[in-house]
Amino acid sequence: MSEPLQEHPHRRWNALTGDWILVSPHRTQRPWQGRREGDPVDARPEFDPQCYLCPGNSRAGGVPNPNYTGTFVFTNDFPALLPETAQRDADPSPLFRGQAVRGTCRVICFSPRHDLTLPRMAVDDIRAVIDVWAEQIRELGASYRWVQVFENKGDVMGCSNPHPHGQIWASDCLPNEPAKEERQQAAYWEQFQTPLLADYLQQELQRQERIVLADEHWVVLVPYWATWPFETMLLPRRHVLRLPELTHAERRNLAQVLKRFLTRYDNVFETSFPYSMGWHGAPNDEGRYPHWQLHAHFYPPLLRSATVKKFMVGYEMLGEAQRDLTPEQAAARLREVSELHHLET
Ligand code: H2U
Ligand code: ZN
Repeated sequence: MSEPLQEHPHRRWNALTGDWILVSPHRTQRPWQGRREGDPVDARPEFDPQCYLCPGNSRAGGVPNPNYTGTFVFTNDFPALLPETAQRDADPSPLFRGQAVRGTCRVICFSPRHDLTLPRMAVDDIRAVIDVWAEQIRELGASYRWVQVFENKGDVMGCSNPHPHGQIWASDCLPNEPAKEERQQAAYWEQFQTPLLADYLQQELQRQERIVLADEHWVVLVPYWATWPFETMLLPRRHVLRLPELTHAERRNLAQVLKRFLTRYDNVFETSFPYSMGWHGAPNDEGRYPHWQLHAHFYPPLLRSATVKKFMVGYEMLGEAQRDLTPEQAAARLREVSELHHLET
């Protein structure tokens, strides 16, 4: 890596969104200044009678959950999107544009066990979650243009319940983030006739500066343009447009890779690492999307310890995102920690 990028303030361009980010490596000459503090020992029970996601318990509104033994999907009792909405009358002013939107929201329980998280689940059980993600995208993708599968993990991310779960929001519109990725990938394809992320992955594999972990089918890396301190991207090596297209072998390895790399996350600060993660694949309409490549983003907020998080405030809100720790330092840190979970040693 060239010295100016490791020592001097500079900006990096996010090829996937078109945004810029300010990097200030001179503010952390040493990659590691923070102290580590472990969680108080996590004493969550396997079953919590108060939890609205545990098997057999009632949710808000009184609907009981079945006594599920694997994964469990239900329609969100407080959905942000609805399948039927009134058409809006167009406002004649160009400054007050609006748009009707149709959609639906679901919740996925990853496990009946209240006390587990993905990295602490068995590989076969993580594989079951992957299969549910794929089925849900296939099913909802038949009616909705965009199906956003995501997980919000940890109180700091505003997650309301520690029971391992994720969400799916499907909509007939393309939300902002995928819309930016669509624009950038389409423009790159237009210019080079190859998928942007396929080229990007090849170059990252050659440079070997930001790779966290890789196997036969998958690569986890800290993107060159990462904004969150330990942000990562997970990509298949093969050109895959959407998650349901993954082969058995790719799904099996994905389960292993998720366990390995989420364990590394937990080991960085010896805490259950909070994050928002989600999958991006080609939109589900009739359009042609050869320029798309399936990938997952992980956005963890922690910066220096289990309690010190990065705030996207001030200059970030009014100027642009900024980071001190370089993506290369973050990747090195993630490579350095063990793949054996700290609670299991
Ligand atoms: P978080 O992952 O951000 O904590 O959200 C959990 C979701 O669960 C949230 O969208 C839903 C909330 O609307 N929920 C139900 O659908 N039923 C309930 O009984 C409580 C929470
Ligand atoms: Zn529970």
